[in-house]
Amino acid sequence: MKVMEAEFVKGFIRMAADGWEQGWHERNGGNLSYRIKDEEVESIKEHLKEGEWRDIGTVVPKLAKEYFLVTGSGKYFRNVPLNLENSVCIIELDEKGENYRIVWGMVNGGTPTSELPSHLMNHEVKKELTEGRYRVIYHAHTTNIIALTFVLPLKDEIFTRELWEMATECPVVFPDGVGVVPWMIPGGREIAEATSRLMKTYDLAIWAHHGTFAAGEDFDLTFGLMHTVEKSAEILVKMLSMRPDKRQTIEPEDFRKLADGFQVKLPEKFLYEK
Ligand code: 2HA
Ligand code: ZN
Repeated sequence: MKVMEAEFVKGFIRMAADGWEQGWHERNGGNLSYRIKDEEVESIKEHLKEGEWRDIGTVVPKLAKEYFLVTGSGKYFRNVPLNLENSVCIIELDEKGENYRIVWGMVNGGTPTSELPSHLMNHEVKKELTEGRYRVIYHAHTTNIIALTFVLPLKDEIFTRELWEMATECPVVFPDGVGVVPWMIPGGREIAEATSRLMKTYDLAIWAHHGTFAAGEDFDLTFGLMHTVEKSAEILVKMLSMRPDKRQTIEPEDFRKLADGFQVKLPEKFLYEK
């Protein structure tokens, strides 16, 4: 099967296009990665070549020998549907999870996303925690969430609670809440470690003054998660633009009733009295 005809590749392209249409991927902003299933690798194996091994910049032993479809460093989401082979690549990891090699794509040269350490460390955490179910890591420059990182305290409890209050579906869609990473230099191991630590608890990690990481089982769930949390942030920005306080809102007791009704667990640390 041609790489472009594989369902996981089509799903990846659609997600990149959807993110671009949302306005989250100016220039080369954002990046996306998918941990490819064994049978999917098999289905396209005839098209894979062996590039040179290169250092990942971190160590992910639990992902040894896995294959990933990832956006390229400096590449534009906008171009993914138009010129896939120049915008993305498939990489293979070595048996120690220390090096990667490009086996498909990036036909004009280049490397995987500058956030590869964050993507792979998040994949490693999620693979282990979900017995392999989670396969997608997505980083987007979500406008309204970024705006909120200038006005809300950079605390998991506060971001989660404020975002939950903005739409009744939110605590059902992200019942574990969201984590917040303070401003750090992007692209390296340190921010990757901070993010993957949060991914042990949450499916969402906000990077202050930068963007958001989302993790999920498939493209629909992961895009939907990013879309939901960013929409909630948009409502909060609108609300704060009208007045600094809320006349009425969803109260802790309401969240507890919602948790019962929808059979989700909402940690009490987010249901503090204000
Ligand atoms: O340019 O989003 O965080 C890609 C990025 C880096
Ligand atoms: Zn970014």
